[in-house]
Formats: sequence, structure tokens, C-alpha cells
Amino acid sequence: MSAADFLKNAKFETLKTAVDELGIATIEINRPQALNALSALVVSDLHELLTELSSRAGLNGEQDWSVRGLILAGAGDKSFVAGADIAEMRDMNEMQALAYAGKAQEVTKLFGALPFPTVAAVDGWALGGGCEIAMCCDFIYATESAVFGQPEVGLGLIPGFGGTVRLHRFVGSAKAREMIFTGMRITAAEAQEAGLVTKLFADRDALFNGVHETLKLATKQSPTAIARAKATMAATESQSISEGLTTELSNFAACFGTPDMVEGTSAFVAKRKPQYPA
Ligand code: DAK
Repeated sequence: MSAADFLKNAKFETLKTAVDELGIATIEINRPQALNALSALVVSDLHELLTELSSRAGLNGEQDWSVRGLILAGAGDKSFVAGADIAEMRDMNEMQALAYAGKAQEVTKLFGALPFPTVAAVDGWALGGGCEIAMCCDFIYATESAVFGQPEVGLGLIPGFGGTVRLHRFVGSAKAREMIFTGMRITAAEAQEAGLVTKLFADRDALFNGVHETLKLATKQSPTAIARAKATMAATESQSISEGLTTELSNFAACFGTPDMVEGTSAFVAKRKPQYPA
């Protein structure tokens, strides 16, 4: 079964999935009654879905480009994700917290390793684990009424879903410390100014149109080149400039002779549009 067919047929209690004709997939976290808080079941559903998706999509075995982009959203019009499920967490012992945390962190890694662009479409609250799961995506678009924050220290916790690791990469160390040590909420406009959000939209419909338009652009590019660029950027994040350039060089060279590279360069020379995947 292709990656797209898997998503079209997937049945999860806490997730809604869809794929459009361009291969743009949507995963909606579906617990609007709890502002889409990340219960253990949501984390486990996401883990299963992403494990299945990543085993099918992209360069694995036979290349599967049936999915070319992914939107992560929250159901309803109040909240993207209002964090981990606080009531559930309160009752966890250390072993349960470790199991929950381990699975949750794997979810963030699985998101990061997907071979196509991923966008968090944030409408409403993106607090704690909500802000953190948005940051697992390649970039974040939001409505003007979205609110971001890392309020964990107010609960006697620290961010456990990658906030101490990822937030400073978006907003810089000082802003990340300000947010994490105070638990302050920031508006969508402040989040954009800080670099957390890439684009703002007036309302939910405009947000989804905007995300689709951007991902549509990506569907016209070479999917193998996008996958390689994404893997290269992930690998070079923890490398020195010199090591990073070496990583980039080998990945750049590896594009040569690939069907997409032959198609892209030939199409340019022939003054026609390339057809991807080639
Ligand atoms: N967990 C559970 N239920 C939640 C929730 C949450 N995070 N947020 C909201 N709800 C529920 C409310 O309890 C309420 O349920 P009912 O009373 O109707 O049954 C319903 O959603 C509506 O919420 P409110 O009535 O509170 O709605 P308001 O509009 O008045 O307020 C709010 C919205 C977002 C400001 C408020 O709900 C709020 O402050 N929520 C909590 C936000 C928060 O502190 N989030 C951070 C949680 S800590 C980890 C991974 C991740 C994390 C930790 C560990 N490991 C890997 C170990 C992350 C930690 C966090 O995210």
C-alpha cells in the first residue's frame, strides 16, 4: 500500500488524516474537547502513524512519492494543541513518564525525518507540548489569533518534547530562555517577529489556503532533491561549518545522474517544465 493510501485508510481514535490530489497530507489531532491536549493515546497514535508513514514514503525500497507534503493541525477552531494532557500527567509515576516521554521524543524525531516538507498550521493555543510539536515541523504558519508559550515551569516541569532543544533554534537563546523561564505567552505577531512563525493569516481558512499554496510550490520541485536537502540540513545542524560543508558536498555530488537531476537540467535546456518525480 502506498504512503498516500495508508493515510487515506488510516483509522486512529485521536487523529484525522487526509490526502489531496497533489499528495498534500493533513494530520489533525482530534481532541477538541480537551483543546487537543497530547494524551498518551495521541502520542501513541502519532507514533504508530509516523512509523508506518516513514516506512513507506520517500526513498525507502521502491521510491514512493505519493505524499509530497504534510500539514499538522488541531481540530476545532480554539486550539492547535494546548500541551501535554496535564490531568493524565499528574497521575503518572516515573516509569510511566519515562515511557510517555520516550515515545513522545521519538514522535518528534519521526516528524523531523519525513522526506517531504511538513508545516504546522497553528490556529489558537500552541502551549507546552503544542508549541514543541509545531517546532518538529519544517516551519510554522499561524493565524493572527494564535498564542504560543512554554508554560511547563509553572507546573513544576521542564519542556519534555524538545522545547529546550528546538526553541532556541527558532528564536535564539535569549528569547527561548525568556519564554521557558517565565512561562510567558506570546502573540502570533510576537512569535513571527521572534522567528518562530514564518507567516501569519487573518483566519483559519486563509491559514489553510496559505499552507496549501506553499506546499503546492514544493510539489512542483524534485521530491528526491527536497528529501536530500532536508536530510542534509538535519545532519549539518549539529556540525561545524567545515564538517557541514563536507556533508553538503557529498550530498550535492550524489544528486548527479539521478533521474530527477537529469530531468531538471534537461527540461531547463529544452525550455520546458520538468516532470517530477522523473
Ligand atoms: N491537558 C488536559 N486538559 C486540558 C489541557 C491540557 N493541557 N488544556 C485544556 N484542557 C481542557 C480543560 O481542562 C477543559 O476541560 P473541561 O474542564 O471542559 O473538561 C477544556 O480543555 C477547555 O479548557 P479551558 O476551559 O481551560 O479553556 P480556556 O479557554 O478557559 O483556557 C487554556 C484555555 C489553553 C489557556 C487553558 O486550558 C490552559 O491553560 N491549559 C493548559 C495549558 C498548559 O499549561 N499547557 C502546557 C502543559 S505542560 C513530555 C512531553 C511534553 C510535555 C511534558 C512531558 N515528555 C516527553 C515527558 C509537555 C508538557 C506540557 O505541555
